[in-house]
Amino acid sequence: MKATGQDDTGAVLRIAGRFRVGGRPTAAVELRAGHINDSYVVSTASGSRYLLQRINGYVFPNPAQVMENIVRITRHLKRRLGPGSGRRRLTLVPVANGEMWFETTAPDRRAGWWRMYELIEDTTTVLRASTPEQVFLAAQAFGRFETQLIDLPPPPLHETIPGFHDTLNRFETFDRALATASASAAGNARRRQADAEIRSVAAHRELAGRLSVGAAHKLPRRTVHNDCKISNILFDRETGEALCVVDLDTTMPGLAACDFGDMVRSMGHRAEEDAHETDGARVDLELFAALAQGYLDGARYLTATERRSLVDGALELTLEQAVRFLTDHLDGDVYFRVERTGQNLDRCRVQLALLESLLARDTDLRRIVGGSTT
Ligand code: GN1
Ligand code: MG
Repeated sequence: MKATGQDDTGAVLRIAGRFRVGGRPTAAVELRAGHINDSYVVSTASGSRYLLQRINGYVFPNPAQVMENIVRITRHLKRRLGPGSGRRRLTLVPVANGEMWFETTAPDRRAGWWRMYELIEDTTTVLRASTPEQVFLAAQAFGRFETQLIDLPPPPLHETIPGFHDTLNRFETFDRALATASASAAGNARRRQADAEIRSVAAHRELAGRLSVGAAHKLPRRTVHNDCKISNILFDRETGEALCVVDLDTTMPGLAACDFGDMVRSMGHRAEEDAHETDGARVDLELFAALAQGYLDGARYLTATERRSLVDGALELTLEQAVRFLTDHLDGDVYFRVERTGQNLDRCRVQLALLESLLARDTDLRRIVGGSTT
């Protein structure tokens, strides 16, 4: 955590004060966690703490829909998990007027859509997988999360980012980024830096077309999390238990195979997402097996067809994420937050190295997940 930089603390505290917090907001510390939204931990005079977030309007074109989804999801989980479940689910804090978010149009960096959650105390997050036990628990928690949303009353949630896991479409966006980059000196420099990755992604393009996992397996659409990385789980600081699934911005209709794929790309290996060296970026079969076991235990609703699609989901999502990072590198890092130049390219390399290893161990992966090898 670091002290607020982009927004001055006073402005953030004033925004926090518009929510129904216990006590006067006295401190705000920026949390450089996700790549998308701005997040602050806000403390009040009475000792309560909250997570205040500004939704990234570039990434989410319709923040109202994001928030409508989250209101429905959090209410449903509260009903479903029952009394005493406060640390196992997110709780939104309303604004003074009873709404769950508000928009400021201040002509500075504070402009945007703001929301607040109660902070779940005594938890930790991790950026990379360490033990099979930890991975089992995280995957089980994501599986349970999907199971809990199976009976979310209709209508389906809004698609907050249309075509989010449409890998073929992600390739088309990549083509456009490549063409645009070629038209400027700065773009050409980024393109040259990424020469090997551009060729690698192109070499795997056929894979996206072949898998296109939903169509290939005729899969049912479920309510899924869509961003199942290990850092989106809060672990209990004392017990290590996977307490709560966070980051509900992309929870919407989608495929279980995509959630599984995101888990494999983020916790089926031991590399950090943006590691400069790709040595650790290869599938670790012990972690993968723990992940598959945990997820299958949490997501018992899966049909045999869905189960058979999981490894294809892992291949497709790893490739898709490589393409997304590479596209953003070519675009000049406008989507995923970076702390250094070349970070998106490093992130892409990690995904590509992992993809090679997944392809090399394909038979093992299918044996571990079970169901079928075809
Ligand atoms: C983004 O919100 P955050 O930082 O956890 C991204 C995911 C990517 C992930 C890669 C809305 O997630 O799709 O998989 O980065 N979220 C969005 O780490 O694009
Ligand atoms: Mg996210």
